[in-house]
Amino acid sequence: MNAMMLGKSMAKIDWRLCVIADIKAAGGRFLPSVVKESVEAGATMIQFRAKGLDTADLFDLGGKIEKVLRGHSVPLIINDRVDIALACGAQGAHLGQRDLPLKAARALLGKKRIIGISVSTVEEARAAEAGGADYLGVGPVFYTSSKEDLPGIVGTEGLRAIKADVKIPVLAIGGITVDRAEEVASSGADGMAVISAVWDADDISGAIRALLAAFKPR
Ligand code: TZP
Ligand code: MG
Repeated sequence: MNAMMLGKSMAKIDWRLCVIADIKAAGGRFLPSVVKESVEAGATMIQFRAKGLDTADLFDLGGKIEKVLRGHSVPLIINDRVDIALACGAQGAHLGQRDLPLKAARALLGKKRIIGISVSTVEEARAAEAGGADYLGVGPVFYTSSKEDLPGIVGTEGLRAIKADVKIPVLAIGGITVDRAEEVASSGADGMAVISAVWDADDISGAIRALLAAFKPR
């Protein structure tokens, strides 16, 4: 368990920059090493995302990432898999519209862990908030090739509409680059979640600092 422990205090979570440790984007690089570099550069959340990895490997790699995050107040969120989140001692899980339903996930994860839900419409956002989600991943805000089966583009207008409709934190996702980060921040997002802006960067730490510069600390 990292320094964050459980007993999430939503007021204490810094939502500004979730770096997604994505196995495909890593292209053979060791995820825990890049996670270490990311938090040292200022990433405020880490999501572990590894489509296609078998359960044993997910548990193994998730545990290694969790170990790297010990001593940092940076929550680890596991994409898709509530069981892996629990087994690795992560702080929460991130779920899509076709993953384990929120009510069932909450029953397993309890009140102290964080649950994020992917949404792309106001209706989905309202349902997730009413169902007790802790934050929303809103996207894709821009086109991205990092996700298969991409829902329709939400745009910054859609992001604004969702932000205006809910009280829980909103993380923008999808095609966010250093150049677009200010536009995303000024659309009201509490933070952003990124894959390629970090993994495709020549200078990962520099990219993280530049992304963070668009958001004022809360
Ligand atoms: N969900 C919506 S868009 C997306 C996910 C996982 C991919 C984000 O990757 P990138 O490279 O930051 O666009
Ligand atoms: Mg999912």
